[in-house]
Amino acid sequence: MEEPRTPPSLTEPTEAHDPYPPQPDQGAPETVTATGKPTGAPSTARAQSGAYLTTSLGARLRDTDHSLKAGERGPTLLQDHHLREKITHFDHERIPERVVHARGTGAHGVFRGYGTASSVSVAGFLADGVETPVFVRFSTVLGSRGSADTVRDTRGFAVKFYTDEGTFDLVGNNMPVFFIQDGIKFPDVVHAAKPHPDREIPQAQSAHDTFWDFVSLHTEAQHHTMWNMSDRGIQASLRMMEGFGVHTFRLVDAEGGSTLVKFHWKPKAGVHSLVWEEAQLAAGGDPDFHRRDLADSIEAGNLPQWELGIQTFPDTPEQMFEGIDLLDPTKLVPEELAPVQPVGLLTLTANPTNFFSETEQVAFHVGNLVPGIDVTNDSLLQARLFSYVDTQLTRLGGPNFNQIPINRPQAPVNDMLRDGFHQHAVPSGVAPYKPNSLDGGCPFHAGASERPFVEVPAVVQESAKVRAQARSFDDHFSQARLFYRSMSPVEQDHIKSAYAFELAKCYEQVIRERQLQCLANIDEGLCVSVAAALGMSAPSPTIEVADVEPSPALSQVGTPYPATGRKVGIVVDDSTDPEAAAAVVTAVTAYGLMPFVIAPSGGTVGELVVARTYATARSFEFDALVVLGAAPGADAVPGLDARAGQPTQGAAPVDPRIAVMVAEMWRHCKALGAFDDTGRDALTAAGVPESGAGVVTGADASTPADLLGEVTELLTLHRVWDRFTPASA
Ligand code: HDE
Repeated sequence: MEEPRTPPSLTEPTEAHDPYPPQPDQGAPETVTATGKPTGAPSTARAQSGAYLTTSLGARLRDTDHSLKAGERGPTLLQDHHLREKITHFDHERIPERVVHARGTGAHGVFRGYGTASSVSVAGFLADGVETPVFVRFSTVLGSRGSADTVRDTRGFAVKFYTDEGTFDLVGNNMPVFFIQDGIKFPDVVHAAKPHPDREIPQAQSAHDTFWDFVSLHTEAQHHTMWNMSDRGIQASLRMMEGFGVHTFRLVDAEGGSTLVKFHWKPKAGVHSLVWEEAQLAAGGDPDFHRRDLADSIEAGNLPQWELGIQTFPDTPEQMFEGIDLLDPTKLVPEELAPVQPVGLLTLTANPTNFFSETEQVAFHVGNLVPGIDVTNDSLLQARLFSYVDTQLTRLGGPNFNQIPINRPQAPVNDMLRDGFHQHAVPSGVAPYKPNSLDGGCPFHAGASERPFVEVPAVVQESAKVRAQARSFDDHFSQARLFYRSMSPVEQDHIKSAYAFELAKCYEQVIRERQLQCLANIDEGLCVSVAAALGMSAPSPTIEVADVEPSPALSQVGTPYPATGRKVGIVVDDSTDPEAAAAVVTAVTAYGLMPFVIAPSGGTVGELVVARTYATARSFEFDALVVLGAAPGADAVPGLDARAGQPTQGAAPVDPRIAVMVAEMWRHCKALGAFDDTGRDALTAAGVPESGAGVVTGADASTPADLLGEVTELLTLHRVWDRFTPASA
């Protein structure tokens, strides 16, 4: 009898069945909103059907492991269509990545209007209780598609609303201001910030000469750069990130009256950041940190939510508000001057079914507007109106990208666009022109009662053609000062360290000097600290900058938010009582937190599935850590990490990886809990005082509710801020 070629236990299952349906958290194409509207790509867009492997045209195949050869050891035959089709398609699998915002992650969701904007906008999706499917893509700006998530950078926050009246895209960022005032400078700032053209380094970083060369010369970039150097440049989670439309837009009411607005997304989970060391550790330890966190949260049913809010301003001919030019995208309007009014709620409900088809192929465009929303003359916005369609022509290979499932509108479409690469529609009729009689005059122009899109008939002042900017755009420093002076001492320290880090990474002294000059104009104390860290002398201010009222709303520290969905690592060792571990997991879950059991090796602890081993867990993954026991795992290497504290005499040995983890959590000002002597030993080994701020100890892990209650309370403020000793204190 012939010997089997592979051991039976390693063979593929052979029972024929249809393709697996999407995972429950990926149900997007068939998911419906509460009012029964499908979200995301229609289910007819599903690519596979039937149980058997086929060619792209459905001929069943009996073998995809061997090419067709002239004999077992002979040359491959050109006639092998399956081989050629498989390899040719593979050769063309990649498309150009986005020129900016290449690294991103997406999710499906639903937006529900509150109706509070109905007095200023006729947009149907803002009306009370109306539910609209959405697709959201978050991104970093500078890095390539495979770059790390936690780099210091601005984040994109792009939302596609599939409304009944057409698709509306709100293509924003996590910072309310931008580097440039005029879109014509976009290639300059991007060329400066992207890796150096000779060696293509550094990846996804602003800490290099060309970036600082540009921003120190082009000083209108200083305000946005200040945001990047702040904690906003290293957000803790995409779920904990604000979003901003940046530009001033127009809302249009039923009478045709217009109001100027700035859009804001406010996360229900609060606005929180990493600390720099965490960001660096995560970039190596889990480059997918943000996308994993988003997908895991949705899968766990811990659905991220944001309120959409608007700041409103009268649409006067000057378009100024409290001395701020509303057309200048390097300026924000403090919330204390114009409160953000909530107009609807966004909930992310499902992960994409296929990353490429949805997240990669989604095409946003600031010009995708619906009745009730219009643009202003902001010259940054005006250039974007051109760029977003143009870029898809190369990236998605032709003008029919809105026919790709994720880009298809959910409103009826009757355009007269025809042909072109990748045409998927089969339009009927013979008259794709107007006026026509051959198709009975169809499609018809919408009359006023059919809710057409109407541009605001804003008056354009008669003036000479100029390449110039209004004088009101000339102040480049006062709002950078506003931002810095609105920060808490610990946030100011982070900003100082970030400037010191980035400028120390530059090679050219002249660039450092010029940036220090900018900092002197913004805030002398900031300049002195950064100069000291660089070993340079601090220059004096060269211009007089207006003093500003701080805006407390800009600070991320001090406001409590629900701790729901925060991640708690639970460290156990081989001697931990499984029932006690189960009690801790139950208590963590009862407080709405996400438990992760960390054990010396994989498998289970009683009924609990081990989420991380001592080898795979690292501190940056958790918002809080609770230790039940941390005796060394079998694979522990004593002294593995030099940063691990030495066990004090008499204390039980602690696995060096857990000691490092506890020490990092302590350093990063995260809540720590320890049960029994075995948990306390881990604190001791990490040099953490039991009486330290944000350290909670408990005598008995089988009754953990009180301890976890305290940990939850600590998490509402994100970090144990008392543990930081601000340099300025
Ligand atoms: Fe973009 N931007 N941008 N941008 N942008 C792109 O469009 C551009 C700007 C933003 O997840 C590109 O489809 C110009 C401001 C986000 O797919 C491109 C200017 C803001 C995303 C482009 C700006 C943004 C993009 C690259 C100056 C915040 C990712 C791929 C005039 C309000 C969208 C693409 C996604 C993407 C051009 C300035 C946000 C090349 C010319 C200001 C979130 O078209």
